[in-house]
Amino acid sequence: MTLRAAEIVRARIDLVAPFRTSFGTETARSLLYLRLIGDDAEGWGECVAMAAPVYSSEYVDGCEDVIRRFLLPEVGPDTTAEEFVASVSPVRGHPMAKAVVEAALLDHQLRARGVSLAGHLGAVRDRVPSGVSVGIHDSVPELLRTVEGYLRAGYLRIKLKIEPGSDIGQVRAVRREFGDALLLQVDANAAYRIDDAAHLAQLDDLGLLLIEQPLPEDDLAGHAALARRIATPVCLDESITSLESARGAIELGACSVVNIKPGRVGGYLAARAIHDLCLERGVPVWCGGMLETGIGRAANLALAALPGFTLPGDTSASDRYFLRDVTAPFVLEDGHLAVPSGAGIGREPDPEVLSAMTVRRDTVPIA
Ligand code: OSB
Ligand code: MG
Repeated sequence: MTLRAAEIVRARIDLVAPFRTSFGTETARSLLYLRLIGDDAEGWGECVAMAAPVYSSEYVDGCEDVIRRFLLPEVGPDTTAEEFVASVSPVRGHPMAKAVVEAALLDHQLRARGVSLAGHLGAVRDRVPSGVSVGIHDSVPELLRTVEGYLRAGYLRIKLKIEPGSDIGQVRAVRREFGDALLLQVDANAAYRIDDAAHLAQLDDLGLLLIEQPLPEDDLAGHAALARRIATPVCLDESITSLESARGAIELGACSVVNIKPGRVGGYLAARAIHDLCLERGVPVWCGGMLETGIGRAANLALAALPGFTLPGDTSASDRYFLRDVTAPFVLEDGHLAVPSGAGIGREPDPEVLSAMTVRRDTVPIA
């Protein structure tokens, strides 16, 4: 199981279409992969941080710096993912940076043992229902066309990004066009304030599954107050950064649904712990996404196969975002994606595709 070196791979991939949220428009992903090289197996992790600190305070170049300075020095030849997580607990914050190293360690140790990540985490399904996150559009007709395309592809749930000025009318138009049976939810990425409660209450008669992160990430009391004033269930994304913040949010009544993103909470082990807490408290969870390529997507599918993931996740097919994914593509079948069953995350980069995407790669010895 001995690790000899780590390779940091920086790459770039274009999105098939611009993706607009309340925090900005993405047209490409700036990627960081960590490849751990062992005697018997490799391990891969993908960083979910964006190029700029606009979703959370992390950004991909900052993650690289934290990984090099503070995280890789904690990895020795025989370090396990569990040991790594414990040893970096003195480092405050930086969950996305920690999650990359943890994921690569898990992948390596599970590949060496021939165990799948899904099996290791406690998966109970071999395929998961897929939802899709739809960016903010300039016009309602364009939005309806985009949603129609995703429904035709088989997606089982639609999530609309919203912001002030592009919300109630757009959501109402989608509900009218596609009917009451459509599983529909919205995501504000913290674009509103508690003073907008009456405005957001206009969503109440649109039959939404949930509203995701309406208020700023540190405003748990605001979310609790909002949850008392609107009928749409409140789901938290950005606010849930740890097991403790998940417990606090649930106890305060700040959310009745949780979006779990491993990168946001410091890794797959913390993600599983939050899942376990939510399952015990009867709080439904779903797996969020951060425009991951195949490496991150493979691991997310393993997580999404746990029993508490009762709502469709943002676990879309590779072609939702990319013309050519870095791994063998994830393809929608009957609205579902198959959970990889191979050892570790069950996917690895295609060397040629990766090299065409690569901007820079560099090896760090492990001693
Ligand atoms: O808030 O869920 C979010 C993408 C980047 C950053 C934040 C979010 C998102 C998405 C898309 O909504 C999720 C995906 O399809 O990967
Ligand atoms: Mg979100």
